[in-house]
Amino acid sequence: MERTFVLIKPDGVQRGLSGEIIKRLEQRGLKLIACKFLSVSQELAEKHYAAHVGKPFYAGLIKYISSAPVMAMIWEGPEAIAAVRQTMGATDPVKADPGSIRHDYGILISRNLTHASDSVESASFEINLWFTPEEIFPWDRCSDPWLLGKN
Ligand code: 3AN
Repeated sequence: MERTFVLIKPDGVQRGLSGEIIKRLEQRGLKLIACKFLSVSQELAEKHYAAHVGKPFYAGLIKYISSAPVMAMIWEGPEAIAAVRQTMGATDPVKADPGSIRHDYGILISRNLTHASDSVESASFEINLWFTPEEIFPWDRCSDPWLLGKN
């Protein structure tokens, strides 16, 4: 089973879309195993976006992500990394498929509502950056056989 890190960014929280975003991931069959609401420090923002240092949008990205509280989560499921990114849609909302969160609720790349890990390596790095092991709660879900059963 794969784990992935998901962030509802300040615009998603401020626009009251946290519930909608969580609902879509739950309905997909993904399982929430960690969740916290927090303000992002400059230090955490810089570590999270280290791969973007030097890009023209970097300073604005750091300011945006630390401008208001975010919801940080870990979701688990088969191919969770790909499944979550598919549900989020392309980085640029105008290029995102209809039905995806960024298509349905976004219009600008600089306010694209969510972040989701893009590889096994980044998921592992981001989960360790944002959560301690004590904050992660794997659990048995009564609907697991109906969502995840194999024939
Ligand atoms: P994703 O979040 O879909 O993996 P990345 O990792 O390429 O996308 O970009 C990280 C974040 O940087 C995006 N979520 C977006 O908020 C911001 N970003 C990326 N490209 C641009 C851009 N050209 N202008 C403004 N912000 C950008």
